[in-house]
Amino acid sequence: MSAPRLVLVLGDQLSMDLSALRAADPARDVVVMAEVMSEATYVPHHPRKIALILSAMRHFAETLRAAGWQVLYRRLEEAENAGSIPAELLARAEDTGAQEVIATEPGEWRLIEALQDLPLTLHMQQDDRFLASHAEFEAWAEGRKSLRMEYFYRQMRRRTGYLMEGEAPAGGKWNFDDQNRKPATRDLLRARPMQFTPDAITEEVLSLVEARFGDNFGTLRPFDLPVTQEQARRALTHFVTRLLPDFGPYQDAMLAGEPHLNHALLSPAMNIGLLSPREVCDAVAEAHAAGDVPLNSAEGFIRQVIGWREYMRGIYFLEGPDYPRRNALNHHRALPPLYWGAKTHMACLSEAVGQTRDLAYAHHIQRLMVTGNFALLAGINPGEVHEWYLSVYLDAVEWVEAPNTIGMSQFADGGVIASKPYVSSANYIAKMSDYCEGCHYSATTKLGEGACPFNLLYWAFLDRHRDRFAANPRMGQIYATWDRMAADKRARILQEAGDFLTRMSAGETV
Ligand code: FAD
Ligand code: DLZ
Ligand code: SF4
Repeated sequence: MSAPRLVLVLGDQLSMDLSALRAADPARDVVVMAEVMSEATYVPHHPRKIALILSAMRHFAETLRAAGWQVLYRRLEEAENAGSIPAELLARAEDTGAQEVIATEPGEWRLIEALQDLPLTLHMQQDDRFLASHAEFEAWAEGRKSLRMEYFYRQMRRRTGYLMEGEAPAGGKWNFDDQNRKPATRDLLRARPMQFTPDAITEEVLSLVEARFGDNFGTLRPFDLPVTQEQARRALTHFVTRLLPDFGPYQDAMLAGEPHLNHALLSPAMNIGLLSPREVCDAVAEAHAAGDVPLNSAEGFIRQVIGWREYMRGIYFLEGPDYPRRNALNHHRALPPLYWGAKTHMACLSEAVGQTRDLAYAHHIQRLMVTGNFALLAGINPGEVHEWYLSVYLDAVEWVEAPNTIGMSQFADGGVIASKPYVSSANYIAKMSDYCEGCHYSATTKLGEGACPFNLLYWAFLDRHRDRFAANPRMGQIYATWDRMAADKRARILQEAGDFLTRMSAGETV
C-alpha cells in the first residue's frame, strides 16, 4: 500500500467539489484541516469572522467524514497544535509517512508562497470554483491598454449566457444602473437576511473565540450566520425571493440603523466555499426568467458576481504579490482610531464603523463612499487601510479585498482598476443616505463653522493631486470649478482641511 498523500483543505475552501478533493483518492489519501494561530492573527480579524470560519470548518470536516474521507483535524486548543498551516502539514507528514501534498491554490499570495517553500512534493490544483480561470483572465487582459471591468463583464455575459438573448444582452442594454440609484425610505416590512441559531458546534467555537480573541475589535454575539452549505442555500433562497426584487433600485442607498437594506449578505458564504458563484447566479437568473425579479435587479446583481467578483480575482493574480503594498498617491497618514471605534462627530463614519463593529458587515457603498472615501481624502496610508478592511469584514480574503481597497477604493495602484479616484464631497452621502440629518456637521456648509469635513478634504485632495488628475478628461470639470473659486476662498478651504487633519492626527475627536 503506497503512503497516503495529504489533501489540504483551508478555511475558505469548504466545498465538496474542491479541486484538491477531486484530485485525491478517499481510499488512499487523508484530508488535513487545521485551526492555527498564524491564520487567526496575521491581521486582527473581527471575532465574528474567526467564529464563522472555525465553525464552518468543523461542520465541513463532519460532512467530509460522512462522505467517506479520513480527516486529520487540528483544533486550535489542542496542545500539539503546530501553529501554522505549513507546520501542521509537516507534522502530519511525519505522523503518516506522507511525502506529497495535494492543495487547491490559496486565495492569498503569502500562503501560496509558504506552501511552495515546503520540503514536500506539492501538487497545486487550480481553484476552479470561479467562473474565469487565470488563463481566461490573462487572455482577456493581454495587450489591452486599460483593464476596465465593463468589457470583461460583457465577455463573461456572453460566455455564461446569463441574461442573454442570442448575442444581445436581455433588454437591449448591458447595464441598467440608470434605474438603480434611488435613495431608500424606511420600510418596516423590508425583509432581513436569514438568521440561524447556533448549534452545539458553533456554541463551542463561540466560547473559544470569546476566550482567545475577545479583545479584538468587534462584537461576537448574537451570532446568526449560516455555517453549512445547507444553511447557506436556505439563505440564498430567502434572498432571491424576499430581497432581490428591489436589490437594483436601492443598491447604493444607505440608511442609519439599516445595515443590510436589500443586500444579500452572501459574500461570506461564497468566499469560504459554501455557495458557488454559479449556483447563486443560476438562482437569480431563474427567478428573473420566472417573472419574479425585474431585469434591473437581476442584471445589477449578476454583474457584481460574474463581473466585479471575478474581475477582482483576475487583477489580484495578474498584478502579483506586491499589489497590496502599492501606494501610488504617496499617502502616509496613520489610520485614525475612529476606524477602531473611537468617538467621531461624523455621523456617516460613526454609523459605518459602528455597524462594522457589531456585524463585521457593511455594504459596498458604505465601504467605498464612506470609510474608503474618507481614508482616501484624508491621505491615509493605503497599507493600513488594506489591513483594516482585511481584518474587519466577514468576507475579507486578500484576493478580493486587496483589489477593492488598494485599487478601487484608494487608487493606490495608480489606476489599474479605476479610471478616476472614487472621491466625493458630502453631497453624495447626503443624497444617498439619511446620515447627514443627525450629524454634528452640515453637509451643505462648505467652509467655516460646521462645515462637513468631506467638503473641505475633497478640495484639498484634488488640489494636492492636481499634477496627476487635472489632465484626466473625467475630472476637468471639477478642476474648472475649483479654479473658478475666489483665491482667498480656496486658501481658506485648504487651511481648514489642514487644520482638521492635524487635529485628527493629534488624537482629537473630530
Ligand atoms: P451585495 O451587494 O448583495 O452583492 C452581491 C454579491 O456581489 C456579493 O455577495 C459579492 O459576492 C459580489 N460583489 C459585489 N461587489 C463586489 C466587488 N466590488 N468585488 C467583489 N465582489 C463583489 N467583497 C468581498 O467579498 N470581500 C472583501 O474583502 C471586500 N472588501 C471590500 C473593500 C472595499 C474597500 C470595497 C469598496 C469593497 C469590498 N468588497 C469586498 C466588495 C463588496 O463591498 C462586498 O462584496 C459586498 O459588500 C458583500 O456584501 P453582500 O453579499 O451583501 O453584497
Ligand atoms: C481567515 C482564517 C482564519 C481566521 N483561520 C483559519 C484557520 O485556522 N485555518 C485555516 O485553514 N484557514 C483559516 N482562515 C482562512 C485562511 O486565512 C485562508 O485560507 C487564507 O487566507 C488563504 O485564502
Ligand atoms: Fe458625513 Fe458630512 Fe454628512 Fe456628517 S454632514 S454625515 S460628516 S457627510
